[in-house]
Amino acid sequence: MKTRAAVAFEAKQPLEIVELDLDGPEDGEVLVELMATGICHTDAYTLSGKDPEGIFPSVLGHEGCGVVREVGKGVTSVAEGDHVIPLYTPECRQCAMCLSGKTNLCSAIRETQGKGLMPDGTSRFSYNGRTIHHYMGTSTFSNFTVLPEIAVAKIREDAPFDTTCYVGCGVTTGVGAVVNTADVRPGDTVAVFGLGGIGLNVIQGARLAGADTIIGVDLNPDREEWGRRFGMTHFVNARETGDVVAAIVEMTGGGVDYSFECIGNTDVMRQALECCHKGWGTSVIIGVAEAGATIETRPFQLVTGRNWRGTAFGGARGRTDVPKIVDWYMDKKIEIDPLITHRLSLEEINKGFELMESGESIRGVVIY
Ligand code: NAD
Ligand code: DAO
Ligand code: ZN
Repeated sequence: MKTRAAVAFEAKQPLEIVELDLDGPEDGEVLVELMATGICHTDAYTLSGKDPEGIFPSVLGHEGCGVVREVGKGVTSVAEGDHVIPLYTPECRQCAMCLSGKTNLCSAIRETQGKGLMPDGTSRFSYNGRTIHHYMGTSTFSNFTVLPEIAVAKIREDAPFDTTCYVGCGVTTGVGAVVNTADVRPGDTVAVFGLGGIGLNVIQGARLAGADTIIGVDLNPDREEWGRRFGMTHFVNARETGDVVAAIVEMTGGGVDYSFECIGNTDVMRQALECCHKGWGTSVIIGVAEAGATIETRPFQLVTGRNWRGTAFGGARGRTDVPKIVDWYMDKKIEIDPLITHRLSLEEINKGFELMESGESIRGVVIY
């Protein structure tokens, strides 16, 4: 079949809207019609050419929501007509990682996914006979995409596509980091570094978990209003505050129970660790720093009981946890609508990248 898609033919070039050929689903795969997709920093990072694992030409996009239109042989967990969210972190429930019960990093299709291919080692996308690669196993910048069954989460049908797509990455990453990775408890104190599309979701996750004090840190003063809107109780303007760590330790009488780095800046990662309370404070790294970057602290920070952790996709097991997060949204326990600041057509997708990079949008969403 044919599908309209925004293709990254080369790094550092705008995406091109073209009609691709798309092969149907093989055994264990499903064809999904995307209804909406968010634009995230990770897409921009890959397009920038800085991602050493970036493959071109490819169809980027990993934050989508749509409807199953066809299923391949052997597919049992979803059917035609089901509403689904593609998962860049699949959940096979059979590999050693899934069975460990200790991680959401399923390894079932990791190798081929990283090469921009489906599990059988081929691509379903082509253009004038030339192979176009998949991206993060999702490729949501195409109106139709093919996914392994283990890489789709079936969700309720009354969830609107244009907002629920954000659960495919940003919402789950932020809220999940709080409830899965950190396990914040009522009364805890929390610091969130970087109040963008991820950090604001950490804030609302902390509010949901019952945190008492939620401190937001950002260089951009406009983000204070956004943070307060989602449950932040105190704001630290990092540009105006000489020693951010000392300020947070002072505000909390010794440091926070949990901190979250939502920027990808290794200097801020150190601040996030060092503002944690001696003896038990835990810092969770969410931001993705450039390839090759390293983090530093004095080992004594860990000897004296601080913990340094990281999380991918909020520690969420996709097929199990993503439908629950959609329920929390539909039950108004978390909010998504105000965070979708821009809606665009596929033809306007490059403008969506510009809005994100200028800091004008929290989340831009393409509606098919
Ligand atoms: P964003 O650009 O929307 O937000 C970043 C915020 O940090 C901005 O408000 C900016 O003003 C602020 N900031 C920048 N430098 C700062 C500094 N030195 N001190 C304080 N604030 C500063 O980004 P986002 O979409 O929220 O993504 C954040 C990070 O999370 C990115 O690195 C992204 O790649 C990563 N991410 C990780 C996962 C995961 O699973 N771990 C998933 C999605 C995104
Ligand atoms: O299993 O080894 C692995 C890698 C899993 C990839 C996890 C993705 C990390 C988060 C990247 C940002 C996503 C938008
Ligand atoms: Zn698995």
